[in-house]
Amino acid sequence: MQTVVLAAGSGTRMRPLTETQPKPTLPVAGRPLIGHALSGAAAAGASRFIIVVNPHTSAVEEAIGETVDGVPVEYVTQTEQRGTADAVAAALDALDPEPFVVLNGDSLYDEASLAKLYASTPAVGSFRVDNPSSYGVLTVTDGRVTDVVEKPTDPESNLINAGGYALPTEVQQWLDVPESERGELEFTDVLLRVCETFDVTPVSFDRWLDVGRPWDLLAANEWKTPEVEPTIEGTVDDDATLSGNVHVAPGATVRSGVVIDGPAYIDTGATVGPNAYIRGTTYVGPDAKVGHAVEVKNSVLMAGATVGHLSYVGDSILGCDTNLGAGTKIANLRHDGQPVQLTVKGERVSTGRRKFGVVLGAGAKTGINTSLNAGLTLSPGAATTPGEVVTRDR
Ligand code: TTP
Repeated sequence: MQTVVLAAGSGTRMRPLTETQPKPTLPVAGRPLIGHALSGAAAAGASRFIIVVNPHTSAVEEAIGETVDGVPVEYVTQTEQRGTADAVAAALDALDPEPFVVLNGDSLYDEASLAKLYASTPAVGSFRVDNPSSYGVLTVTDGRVTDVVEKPTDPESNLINAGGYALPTEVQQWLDVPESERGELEFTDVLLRVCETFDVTPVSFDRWLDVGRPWDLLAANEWKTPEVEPTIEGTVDDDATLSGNVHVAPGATVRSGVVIDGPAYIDTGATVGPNAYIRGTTYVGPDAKVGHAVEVKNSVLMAGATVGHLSYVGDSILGCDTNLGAGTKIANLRHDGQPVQLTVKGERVSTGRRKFGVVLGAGAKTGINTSLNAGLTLSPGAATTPGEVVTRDR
């Protein structure tokens, strides 16, 4: 079935990472986030992809190209980020007058659940969560979706709209919706009409992840990295010890004395060591460098990130081309044992993680012996001085 994939959002909750690249291109287990949804959809029965992209960047096109697993990909542009209904409407000219699937390009889905969605038109993907008030909550009556309420204060169930729809052809005429209270043209309003007109099946997803905030990127890598075939294609010194699921991509180098407790993904051109220790679920991006006697735990190091010798990086995301001076230490635990908080769109929000470090925007640099407190972000290009103790975002 033809499939529209939404990838034109601004990703404001994912800042500072999305100040320099679109969210669907952030790395998850060695490929762009959106690539996982596309591969899952290709296996589930997508016949062609129409990806809706933002006009300010060609990064999604460059990351995905013209086919995914043999399924052709076209791109259409949403001129302004006016909402999800507007994003689907941007694909109208490219759609054939046939049923279609819509997926969010920033969610992870499991393949079997997507297959159920593709086989059940009209259908909406659903998932049970602990915090339904943050989502669109579904009312299901006699096995059919009868209502969708956006972000209710008093949700009537924990079954939420997971942003995946298999839709009849008629819906292509229903995308022109009025602005919502939040000032957006929301697909929820289209979905309500679909539910009034058709018997819509709530396809229950076994596994699903909305990658909205920085710590969701860690969760995404924790999900997908163990699924990567553990292959050693790069150069690994005889003296290095690799255990668990470790993928070393072509052109990557793991030097003497390195210990990697997988799951880990060491991408093309990256170098690790000598004598470094990598544990937790860790991604070391293309051309990234993990220096001598560095420990990296449960972190994402994006392309070109460099961690100088004698540093510690825990539960953190280092943006592209960041550079940690020697001896940089990242705290990832509060003394009171409470979940670490991070500022998202100006508000302190719990990451839900007892262990969480920092998020560094592209090109941020630390001077030697910098200490970064748990739960802070550095903007793209920000810098610290040698020996600095950083306790606030900058
Ligand atoms: P959201 O998660 O609502 O928005 P976002 O991804 O831009 O993130 P944030 O809220 O942090 O700013 O979007 C859901 C999906 O729809 C996501 O895949 C992005 C996509 N989208 C568009 O393509 N165009 C739009 O105008 C909007 C609002 C979202």
